[in-house]
Amino acid sequence: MATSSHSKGNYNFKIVLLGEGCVGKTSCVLRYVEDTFNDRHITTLQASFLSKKLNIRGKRVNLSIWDTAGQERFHALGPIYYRDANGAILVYDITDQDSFQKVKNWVKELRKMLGSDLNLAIAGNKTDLEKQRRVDVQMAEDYAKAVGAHHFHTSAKQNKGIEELFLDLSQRMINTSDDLARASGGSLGLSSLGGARGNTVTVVDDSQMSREKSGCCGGGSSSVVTGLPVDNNLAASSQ
Ligand SMILES: Nc1nc2c(ncn2[C@@H]2O[C@H](COP(=O)(O)OP(=O)(O)OP(=O)(O)O)[C@@H](O)[C@H]2O)c(=O)[nH]1
Ligand SMILES: [Mg+2]
Repeated sequence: MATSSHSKGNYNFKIVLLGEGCVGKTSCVLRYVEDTFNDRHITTLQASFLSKKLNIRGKRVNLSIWDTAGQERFHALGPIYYRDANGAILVYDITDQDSFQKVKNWVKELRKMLGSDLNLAIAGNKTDLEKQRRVDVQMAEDYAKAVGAHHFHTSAKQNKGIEELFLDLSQRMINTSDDLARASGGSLGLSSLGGARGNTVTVVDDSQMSREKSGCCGGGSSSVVTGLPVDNNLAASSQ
């Protein structure tokens, strides 16, 4: 299980977004971090990275958000992005039943690989298309409960539920981190940004990186995008 860097009241968490292609993963992240939305689908290749700083009840929280590619051909890259994660957001499109099945597959894989301590959120996205809904609300919420996840109804387009989704996950990651610190006698040492294993993610200062053109919707961002995380040399993003 991943732990987080937790020093001087700062929390550094890694969040990974997973889900089928075109469900709106990139849109959710861009809405949250930049408050932008693009009607066009620009397929994410490999993954993209953005960061966000929060202040939750006086605690400073740095989120490293990895937005992965949904296309099946990139599935095998999943572990590169989800290992060491403190939280995962599994996104489906409420108008696409298959995309919910994909969420279930990811949950199975994550629980198998990372155990039960990973904080999970499931987002039923595109709620502005309620009339075309194909995924039953009760079934989705019951499933989330059964696997220990929190379920959210989101619309990246209309900016509904996005803030709540990330805030709730952040609060749960804080609780998990605090529990771990208590369990280790309050001596949780400085670990890598976002993970205990400490060998997966390179986060370079924003100013050194540029957005990968094909990586996500929208433009004009100071945030960063990259392909594969490479080594254990970590530096906090300045976003
Ligand atoms: N109506 C509606 N469309 C949305 C919403 N969120 C995303 N979309 C659209 O859905 C399409 C796919 O969005 P993306 O965010 O690129 O999807 P993705 O999951 O990142 O796709 P991949 O990168 O290929 O895995 C785009 O055309 C978006 O404009 C939403 O809340 N409502
Ligand atoms: Mg994408």
